[in-house]
Amino acid sequence: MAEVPLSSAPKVEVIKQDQDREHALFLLREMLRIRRFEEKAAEVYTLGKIRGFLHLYIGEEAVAVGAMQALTANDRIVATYREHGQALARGISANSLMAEMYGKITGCSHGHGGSMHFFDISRRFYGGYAIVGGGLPVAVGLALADKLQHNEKTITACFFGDGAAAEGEFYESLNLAALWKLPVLFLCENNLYAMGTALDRAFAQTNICLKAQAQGIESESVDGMSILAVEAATHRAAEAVRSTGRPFLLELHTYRFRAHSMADPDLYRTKKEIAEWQVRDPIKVFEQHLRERGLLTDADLASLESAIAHELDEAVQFADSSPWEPVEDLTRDVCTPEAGKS
Ligand SMILES: Cc1ncc(C[n+]2csc(CCOP(=O)(O)OP(=O)(O)O)c2C)c(N)n1
Ligand SMILES: [Mg+2]
Repeated sequence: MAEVPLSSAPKVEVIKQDQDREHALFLLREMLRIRRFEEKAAEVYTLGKIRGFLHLYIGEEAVAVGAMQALTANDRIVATYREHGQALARGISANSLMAEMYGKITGCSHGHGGSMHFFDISRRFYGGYAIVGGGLPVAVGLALADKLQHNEKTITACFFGDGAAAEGEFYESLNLAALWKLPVLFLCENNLYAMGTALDRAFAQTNICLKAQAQGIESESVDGMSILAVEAATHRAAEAVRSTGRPFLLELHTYRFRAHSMADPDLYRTKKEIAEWQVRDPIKVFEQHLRERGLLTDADLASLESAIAHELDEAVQFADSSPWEPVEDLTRDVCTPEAGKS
């Protein structure tokens, strides 16, 4: 296993003030929503209600929730096939996400995309990409459009995995973003594995920040298991992108507690390694942090859990009772060479 560099960010991120309590409980709630949503998705997947691939985000919640706090409603988001967390944290409803995973017409991509292709233009959420590294050029294109249209305060946040840093698209995208001075915030979710391949088995250079620096892009390495560290670092980075109009890269060190996908037997890492990371569970650690400061009680937690359980029961009911797309619409939105000629 690759050695995990800890955050180089200053350790000032503690919630200690009463006025911060509301925000802290919001962060906790958002992480819990993602965790429980993923658990529910796994449950209905095993019932055959969701088909195809399903990649769970459990363990990485602090990244999506922390990063989202630094983005405005105008900013744009591009993510990967492990994007359920980002979509929920961006405010896309659990109903429409669950329905999308079922393939129902009420889903955020009208059931055409499924788990890996969430899309919601009203939230400026531009996917969901199943192709590793596929979102990076899209993010650069969106940022180029913003630059050309003088949308000076808008930035594009591009989430991608460590595996994407092995792709040509990664280098091409970083190069163009640096060369053309484009407002892209690159967010590398470094969970140490690309499917069953450990980072240090595939990369001569495992430090993603150095890869950014080689393109002249500023970067910062962050403890992705700490919601407060992620939130603070993303605020700094987003501010840097907004004020300079240039790209910035955050490398967020995180870990997925579940297998790569529901189809993966997870035989390439030890139980000991997983257990070691579970000690750093972003939700448990944050709960403890709040309890120690008298900002979270058992009753608070029970009330959060109960509201989330209610929301997710409703999402499953919504997906269960939503209609399928009518057969006559199946070829709608499908491009053909003939359609292109007309
Ligand atoms: C271009 C391309 N090559 C290979 C694959 C098969 N594949 C799917 S997920 C994955 C691993 C990607 O790992 P990473 O980018 O670290 O993201 P993570 O799954 O860890 O979140 C691979 C190789 C793919 N989808 N696209
Ligand atoms: Mg990975």
